[in-house]
Amino acid sequence: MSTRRKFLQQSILGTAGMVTGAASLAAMGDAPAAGAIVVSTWNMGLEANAAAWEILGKNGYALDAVEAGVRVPEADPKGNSVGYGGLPDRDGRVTLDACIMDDRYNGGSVMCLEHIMHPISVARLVMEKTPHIILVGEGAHRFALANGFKKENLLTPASEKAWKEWLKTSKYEPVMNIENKSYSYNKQTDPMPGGIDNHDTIGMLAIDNSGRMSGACTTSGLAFKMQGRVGDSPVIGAGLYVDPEVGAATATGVGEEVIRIVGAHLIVELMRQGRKPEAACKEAVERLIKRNPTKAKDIQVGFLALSKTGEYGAYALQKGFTYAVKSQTEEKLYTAKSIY
Ligand code: SD4
Repeated sequence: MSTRRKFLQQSILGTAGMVTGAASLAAMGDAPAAGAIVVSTWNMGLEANAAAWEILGKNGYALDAVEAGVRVPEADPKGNSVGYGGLPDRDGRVTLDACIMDDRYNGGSVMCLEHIMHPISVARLVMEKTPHIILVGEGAHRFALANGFKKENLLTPASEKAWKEWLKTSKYEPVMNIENKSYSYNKQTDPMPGGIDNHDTIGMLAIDNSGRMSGACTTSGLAFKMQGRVGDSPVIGAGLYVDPEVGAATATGVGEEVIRIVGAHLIVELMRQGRKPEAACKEAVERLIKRNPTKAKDIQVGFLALSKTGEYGAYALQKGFTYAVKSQTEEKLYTAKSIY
């Protein structure tokens, strides 16, 4: 599964707070990375990890790294489940969810944010500039504008076309799992229900060379969701959790199921009890099945975890969940084990 260096086994809390933010990054110099690691969900994680490594590799702060990393898919119009180009809701509105956590149990989150390309950066500002943890909808939008973010149209012609296609056959009413019947879903070619493109929330977890751990998670949510629907991704504890004493976890897939078991927090607690990251992820997946075995067969959920010592692991309900790892010793895309 994974490797890690001894020195990171020192108390993460012991080093927390020594350095924060980009200003300190320059002061730290350009020494090569020794113990840093970043892991993230799906194939797009490779590119995102490379951006994160620009910071981690220069002894930068894990929080800066995860923010920079997930900004890559957020700005990519080809990815249709994150940020720009994300598939819209049933009304044709692209609504974004994101959250971020640092190495001191601080978190920031935005939910149902429209017209802002980088929800993760807004989430970070919620964490750093407000006394709150979550801002939603119009309030999040106004907060973003007040902090210099530009209002942009995030619905690309390709996403609009996909939405119009979907409208032809779909009724405007809440239908359980309708989000999983992606316009592109083809049982013959897609490895999992929902189609490969309907499941590409990016969750990223990192440890820097000072042993500080951070995480970020950002998505446009399930395609063609009801207006106002929020999944697990911006829910701290469900889509993402970082506990510097133990490790971190993130989730992708059908968010309702992840929220029901508070997936990321559950995995961190299982690691606290001694499970390895993969075993903790597997146990969380099994809990989904136990709760509703019939439903679990038809949906995808994938979990990814990183221990404070840098061990990583993942597990999914269905085949096809990939995750990317970057450290000084490896740069690789893995396919997670799955139950089905
Ligand atoms: C959600 N978990 O909104 C997200 C969707 C997702 O990969 O992960 N897609 O429920």
